[in-house]
Amino acid sequence: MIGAVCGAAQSKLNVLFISIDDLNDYISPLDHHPGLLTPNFDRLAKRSVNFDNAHCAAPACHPSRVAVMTGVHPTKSGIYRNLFGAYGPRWRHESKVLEEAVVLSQHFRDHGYRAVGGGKIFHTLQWTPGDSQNDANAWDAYRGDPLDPISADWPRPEFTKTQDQNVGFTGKRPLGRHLFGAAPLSLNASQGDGAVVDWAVDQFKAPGDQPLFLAVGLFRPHIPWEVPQQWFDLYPEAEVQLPEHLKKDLADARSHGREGWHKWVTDNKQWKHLMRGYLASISYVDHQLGRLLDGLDASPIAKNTIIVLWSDHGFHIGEKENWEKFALWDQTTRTPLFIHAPGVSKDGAKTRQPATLTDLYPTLCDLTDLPIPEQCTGKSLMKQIQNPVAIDSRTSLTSFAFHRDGNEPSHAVSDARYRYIRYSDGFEELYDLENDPNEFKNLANELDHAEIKSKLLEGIPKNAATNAGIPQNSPYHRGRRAK
Ligand SMILES: [Ca+2]
Repeated sequence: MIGAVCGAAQSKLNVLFISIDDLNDYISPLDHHPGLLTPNFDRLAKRSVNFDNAHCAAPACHPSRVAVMTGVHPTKSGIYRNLFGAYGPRWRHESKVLEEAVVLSQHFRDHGYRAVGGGKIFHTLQWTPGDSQNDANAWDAYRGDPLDPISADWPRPEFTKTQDQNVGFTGKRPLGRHLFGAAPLSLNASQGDGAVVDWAVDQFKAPGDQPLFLAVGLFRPHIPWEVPQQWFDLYPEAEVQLPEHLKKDLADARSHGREGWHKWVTDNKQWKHLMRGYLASISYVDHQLGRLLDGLDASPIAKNTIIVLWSDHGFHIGEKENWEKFALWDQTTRTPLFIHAPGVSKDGAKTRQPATLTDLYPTLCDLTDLPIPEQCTGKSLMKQIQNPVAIDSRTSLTSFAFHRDGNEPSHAVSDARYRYIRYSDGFEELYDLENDPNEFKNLANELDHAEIKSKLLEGIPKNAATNAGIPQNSPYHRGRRAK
């Protein structure tokens, strides 16, 4: 065991486990989109190891989160996509492999921790109350209703028919009744992600006799990009910069099938406006992260708490004519990942070590001297936390089942420099991220890269599970909401 602190009521390290929804690499410690202000991510980066090449296991909320919380990669479980209409841990029946899986919080509880959670850890949405894949039995306590953990914190958005993008979120939108838009929103102190942070800070204050495993799930910058006016004021629309992008970027890449969404954005001249909303939402969540760190720093457990922060996947704001996620490029799958371990991590350093978020479960076990359950498919990142320049031979693996491909998954693999994507129909893409960080030039057919390609191909399992469907007979299945 490491990091015992004299005078503490207990000698085990506490764990602060922070999940952020749909946060990409625009933040200042990673690629730093021009003008974006994220001082609290910088603050966290200074006190942790910054994994510069970390990737989700699947580029969608539900499969990514199940993979993190069980440590089981989709290529084993078959859970590659969002699956709606659940009330409870239906993922245990979506995948036979996961039926008896021990959730990360459960594992800590089983080893003497008090495991508590709040906000979005497993999949749920602001506008789908009662559609949640949380496992209430995996926690000692959960904030609010564990099967409706966030919708009550946000004012119900107005569905309007207007086309004024500053007013409401439906009308002639590309997403039907999904809430795609950007506008200021009034929030009082008991609303939004701030409410979850307030609750988390209270948990730090009276840690009790047991070590604490505290999971805090923040929902922004997930759509809708509605946050208070002060965050929009940081980004006057005229000064907002679009992401670097190339016309006809998809000419040498496989289409994601979602170009219609981007066409709607450009036809309606909404690109800058929506980028502004995303930047404002990131600054809002940066502020909430700052409040969380302030609360920790003022608490009795400030010095003996591991901090892990991750996002469930990356995000596109029009790069490759894509919005949101659901693809396999670096922009889609690369996630922020910061790990601070008192007395262990080389804080302030950055590493290009490829990591998959399924590595988190064994890493946290390693850092707290807990056994690693057999179900885990990832590998501990302890070595890179101690020595960030130590790059081992592992590659990251992100897998996804595109709807057009039926149940056959596609995969993407990164080493410290290159990224290789192999779609289920055999189409290949290879990018040199050192020379081409935007993945503009597909090198897959260039003969001098054949060796790199075949090396990365080894990172794709030969017997990957096919895509799992919705088990209609699961007790946690409730079907699509009527609304
Ligand atoms: Ca997400």
